[in-house]
Amino acid sequence: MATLNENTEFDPKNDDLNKFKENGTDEFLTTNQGVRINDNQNSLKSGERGATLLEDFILREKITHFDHERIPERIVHARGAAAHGFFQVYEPMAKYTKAGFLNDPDRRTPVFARFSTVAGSRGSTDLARDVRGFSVKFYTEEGNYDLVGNNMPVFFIQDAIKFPDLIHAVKPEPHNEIPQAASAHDTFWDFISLMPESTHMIMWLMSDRAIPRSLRMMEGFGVHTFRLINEAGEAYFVKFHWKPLLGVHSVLWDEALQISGKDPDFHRRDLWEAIENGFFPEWELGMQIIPEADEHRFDFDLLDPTKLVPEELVPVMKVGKMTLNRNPDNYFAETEQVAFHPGHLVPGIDFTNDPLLQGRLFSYTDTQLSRLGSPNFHEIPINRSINTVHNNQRDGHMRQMINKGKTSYDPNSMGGGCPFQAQAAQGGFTSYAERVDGKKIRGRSASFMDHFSQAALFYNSQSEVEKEHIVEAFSFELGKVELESIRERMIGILTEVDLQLATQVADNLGLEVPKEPQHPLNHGVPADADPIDYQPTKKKPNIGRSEALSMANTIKDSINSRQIAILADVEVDMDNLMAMKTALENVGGVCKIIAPKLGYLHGMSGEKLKIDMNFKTGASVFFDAVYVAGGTKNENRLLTNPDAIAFVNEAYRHGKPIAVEGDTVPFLELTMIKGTSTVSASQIDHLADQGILVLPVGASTVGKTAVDFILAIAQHRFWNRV
Ligand code: HDD
Repeated sequence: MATLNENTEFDPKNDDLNKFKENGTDEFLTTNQGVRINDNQNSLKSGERGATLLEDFILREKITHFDHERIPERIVHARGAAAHGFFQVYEPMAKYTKAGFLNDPDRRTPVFARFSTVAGSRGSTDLARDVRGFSVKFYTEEGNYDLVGNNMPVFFIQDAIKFPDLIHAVKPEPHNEIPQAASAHDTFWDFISLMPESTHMIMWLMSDRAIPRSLRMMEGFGVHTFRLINEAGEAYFVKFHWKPLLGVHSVLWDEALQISGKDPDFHRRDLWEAIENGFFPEWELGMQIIPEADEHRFDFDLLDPTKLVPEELVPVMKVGKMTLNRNPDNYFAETEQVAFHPGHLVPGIDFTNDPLLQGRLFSYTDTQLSRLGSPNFHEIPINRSINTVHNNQRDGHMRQMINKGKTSYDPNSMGGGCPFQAQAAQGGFTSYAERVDGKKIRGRSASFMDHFSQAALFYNSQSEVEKEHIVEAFSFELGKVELESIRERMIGILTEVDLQLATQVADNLGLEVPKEPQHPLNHGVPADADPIDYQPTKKKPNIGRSEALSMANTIKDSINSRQIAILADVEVDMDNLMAMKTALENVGGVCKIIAPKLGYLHGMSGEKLKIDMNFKTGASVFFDAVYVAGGTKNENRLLTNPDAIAFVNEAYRHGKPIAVEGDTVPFLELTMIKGTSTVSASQIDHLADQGILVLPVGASTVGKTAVDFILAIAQHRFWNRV
């Protein structure tokens, strides 16, 4: 495990930020003009009970600043959490790109990564069913490069002109501003049911990917196809991926609902605490690289952002690693004011003509102007490039830079022609000379019209449990829709994905499913167009199943930073408890003691152990696994504690690994865990298959049970419980 500040001394961005940091320790309180304040408790009045005087510049300054503390929240992705870190490439990528940060394995490029939900306001819950934003700002020596992606590899729409419609549909309905941070309402599903192009993305949104266990356990995707350009000017298409070293894991919808009430900050707290405790989150940067010559090799269009490139067709090459190792010092200054932009490029990376990407290139600067209030937002410390900035742009609100000299135009002779343009060989950015020929039209390519093949590919690639969760998600979301015609249209769309899926959802909604797939009408058609040209088509996909799309196949080799609840009351068998706790902590588990009230647990030989949470503050939904401590008095007290029984039942229902000491069997008989009363060897094995481990009564060591428990926690969940 690395130490907290291990890498900060090599971090040029942190050096830059340090110049702006303030710390009031051992300092006098001052006004913004630097005048020391003598009384911060009372305003200036005419007499002890008199009116307040306008003259009170200290009062006025303080209140005025307070009145203007808020800025508009992001129009989308308002709620987020971020951290600093660094990126390092494994091997030079010179064959594909000249980007400096992708060519020098010795270079640690500072990064700032922000994760977000999309629909909710700044104060909304972390656990909404939603896409998660995954934005990374690389402070490279050649300028800032932003990879502004999501935790899903495709998007709802194919053209940026539809983005305001999509967001208006998903945001709270305008007449009553209900519901907050939720897609389960009429306007969203009205829009989606009329836009068949969103079908693939909707499958992802209704999957467990939309309710991650942790921001540290999500994949990230650049979504669009981008270009890499090498020194010789040759181009390759590229899809960017972030692969978390902890694997991809989710919570259940029932957990998400509970966490939203019990700890709406669950994800940002998890990220913060992991970094504070030295569990630095890591992702490998992956690339799917496609030669230009292969542009038309696929049964979909590489420019269509509703399609992914199956990993079976183009493997993901792991090219480097991002490590987040430092929390921000100030949420507003850093996480709120950071401004990402998919158009922040460095030489060696370029765009494609994906019409969604092209529209984004306009939107991101524009939105910062109203959000951050000035074209000088690049001067805010978190947004500054570590490469020095020289140009002839001047003035504007809140300008920080003091540009010297008389010339602010180019060409000039009076300033010696400075600052100079850079040749490509000197690092000047040159756009890829793509040949573009065509009539000016508003329209959509016929190669974009297959809206269902990859939706079906995604669904067919899921495990049975994942499929069940998708059915439940559709049933919940559409169950919240009030207009039956919207539900019916959605069932029609689902018939195109999978008839059984459509049937199950329809059944839950009390609707009939059409016998044959029902071709939904595409209502997103221009006024003068022939609707035939816009109707969805369905091709036979290149492959029928992609293992990479199922979370069942994710990495399950670590319990690093996993949260384990140890349930206990009063007097415990401290030897076993400590042995289990130590075994878990040695491999990165984080144990919390939960008991009916705070204070200390007592061992039978007088040992003491601090209790971390009581049953009012600690809930099973915060944890990945549960250990029930043994000891006669402990067990007797747990027997009569409904909170303890509910805790274990909930963990059981949510498929979480549970380890118990054999002498807590009478307690367990009150829970949903059955069959522990005569713990024969075969029963122990049967329970172990379901992630329930029993430490035999009188065992002198926790040895094998601890090992099995650790393996079970690494599995994340057990779905085979009846
Ligand atoms: Fe966007 C923010 C990701 C399409 C317009 N977007 C934003 C953020 C992420 C994404 C992660 C939060 C950045 C942060 O943390 O500050 N957006 C995406 C992805 C898209 C996408 C992966 C499709 C592939 N976005 C998209 C379109 C448009 C926008 C088509 C407009 C035409 N997005 C914005 C924005 C935001 C934004 C309004 C709001 C706050 C901001 O930019 O800085 O400009």
